[in-house]
Amino acid sequence: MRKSGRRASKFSSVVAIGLGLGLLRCLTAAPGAALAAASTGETESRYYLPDQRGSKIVTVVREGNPEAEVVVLTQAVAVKETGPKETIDKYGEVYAFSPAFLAVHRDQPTLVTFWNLQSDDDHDFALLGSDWSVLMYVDLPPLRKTSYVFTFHKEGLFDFKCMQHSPAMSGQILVLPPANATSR
Ligand SMILES: [Cu+2]
Repeated sequence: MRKSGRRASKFSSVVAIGLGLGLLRCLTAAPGAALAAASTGETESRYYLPDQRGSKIVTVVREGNPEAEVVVLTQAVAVKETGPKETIDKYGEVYAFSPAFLAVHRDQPTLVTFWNLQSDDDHDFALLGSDWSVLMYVDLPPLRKTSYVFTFHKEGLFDFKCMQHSPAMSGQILVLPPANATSR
């Protein structure tokens, strides 16, 4: 459901940019629909999954048939609600991914579910390629579980971070050889 919504919103933002406000004005015959399309277009257009080039390194889908599963929590380390105040004065609010280090096997679809534990903080997930390019960038909304099935096609170490709470909120994914190869 979200997948088609995402696609629709991407389409609507392209239309909105291409044709300008004139089109949106034409759509005001159905003001609710036009407003919804415009607002989701704005909020979701900055997020994306790996493109064609990135998909050679990792394929990411919302749903699939995972062979492994990992849960990653967003942990509040030092926040304004609970302090310590001195820590926040020095570092600002500090969050962390927990765990911050994941190991997956190449070619093994792995379901990663992010639990945003905070009620009033958005987090995000940016996966970096070896050249520091951002392969994917997705939103992790407050008090929500967000799942993706990752299938890495290259072995190695990949960094990830929450852009909003970087550098503290970051981690690494180690992609090991295929599961059947390591058991030999
Ligand atoms: Cu964050």
